[in-house]
Amino acid sequence: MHTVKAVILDLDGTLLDTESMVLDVTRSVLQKYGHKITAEVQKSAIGRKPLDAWQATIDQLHMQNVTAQQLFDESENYLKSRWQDARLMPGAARLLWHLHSHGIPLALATSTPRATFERKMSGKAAQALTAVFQTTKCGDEVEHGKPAPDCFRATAKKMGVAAEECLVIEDAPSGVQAATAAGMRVVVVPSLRDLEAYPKPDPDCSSGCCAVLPSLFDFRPELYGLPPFEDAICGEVVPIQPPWRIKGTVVKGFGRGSRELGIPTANLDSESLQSALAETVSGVYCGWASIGKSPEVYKTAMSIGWNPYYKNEEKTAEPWLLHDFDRDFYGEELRVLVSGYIRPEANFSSLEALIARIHKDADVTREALEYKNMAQLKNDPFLRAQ
Ligand code: ADP
Ligand code: RBF
Ligand code: MG
Repeated sequence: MHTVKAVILDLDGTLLDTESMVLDVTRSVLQKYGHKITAEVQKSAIGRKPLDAWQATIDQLHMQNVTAQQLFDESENYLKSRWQDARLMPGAARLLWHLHSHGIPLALATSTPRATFERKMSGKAAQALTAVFQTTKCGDEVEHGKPAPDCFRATAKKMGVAAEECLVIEDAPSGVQAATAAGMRVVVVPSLRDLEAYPKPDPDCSSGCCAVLPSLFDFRPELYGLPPFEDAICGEVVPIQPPWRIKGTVVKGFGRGSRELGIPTANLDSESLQSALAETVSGVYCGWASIGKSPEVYKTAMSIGWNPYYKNEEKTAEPWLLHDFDRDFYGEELRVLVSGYIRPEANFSSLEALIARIHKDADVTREALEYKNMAQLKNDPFLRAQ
């Protein structure tokens, strides 16, 4: 296998969380026409040039008396003012700066038109990324958009590397198709929860799709001949810099944390969770937490996601404060400073295995938070009672 000489990344949904904004706006535009977004619509639209995405939506829903251009204008009118608020996807900044500082050539190949691209990159979060890319190719600069291979081919050509020497990182099925059609290897960090929409990965990359990862935190550069990350704490916790600051109200869950697992988790209200993190963010994390008016700060292990063991329909964020309380804190304000990523959410063959793994997460949390940079965060003003 050829060593990777350049990494080409997709923007929306891979590096920038614009997908939740687009989903929001698509929902309200479709509602005006009496339609609802479906998984099929999402699958066919995601990752494509905006006009192609709307045309696919019209076709999927058999919409009449409206054109892709009309729908695009309506949505763009609203989105224009919001692009600069887009957050980075978890692990995006870490990955890019790591590869860039090791001299690996990086490029962006996006379906976004150049004008929109400039808006997206002018935001506070995205701005920091512009310096790392050798070149950027936009949707209106190639003849055929993804799933056609044009944008990846043009990017490789401009960088002076062969297709076999490129590794693509993508979130959308159409982008994966485009990359493999260009003869490149691709690592997928899905934006869609339905993994059926993606090709099955094979570790020797013979199909082109090398891995489907829960998040960019799980990317292992050394598998592709790239320099490994060296920032893990205790060998397994990925530092999150800057840490995520999540504030919300403790709400009732299914009550099985204490009852079934002996592990109480203070569930955050879903609105606070939605506004704090991208829809696709899940996994097990560590950090510091504080409650209500109390000045105490506690080490905390937190699960974010759909609890595959219980197959939850709604996403939850559930911190387990590593302290014995003789009370509950429903209705109180909970502040969590998330400073490390431990692992992806997993399914387990038994309740005992789930419990054992969560206890190990707690041990990892206790140890990792003793480390200098992590320990200091305990004094972050965000955690102070207001
Ligand atoms: P639910 O499903 O309602 O979240 P749990 O069985 O998970 O119920 O219990 C969680 C509740 O227990 C929290 O909302 C909180 O009020 C209380 N609690 C007590 N000790 C802890 C702790 N160490 N960590 C998290 N929550 C705790
Ligand atoms: N649930 C899962 O289904 N898979 C997991 O990998 C998982 N990891 C967890 C890690 C931690 C640190 C905590 C506190 C919980 C985790 N849970 C996981 C969630 C558990 O299923 C949940 O707390 C119970 O469903 C009670 O709400
Ligand atoms: Mg709970």
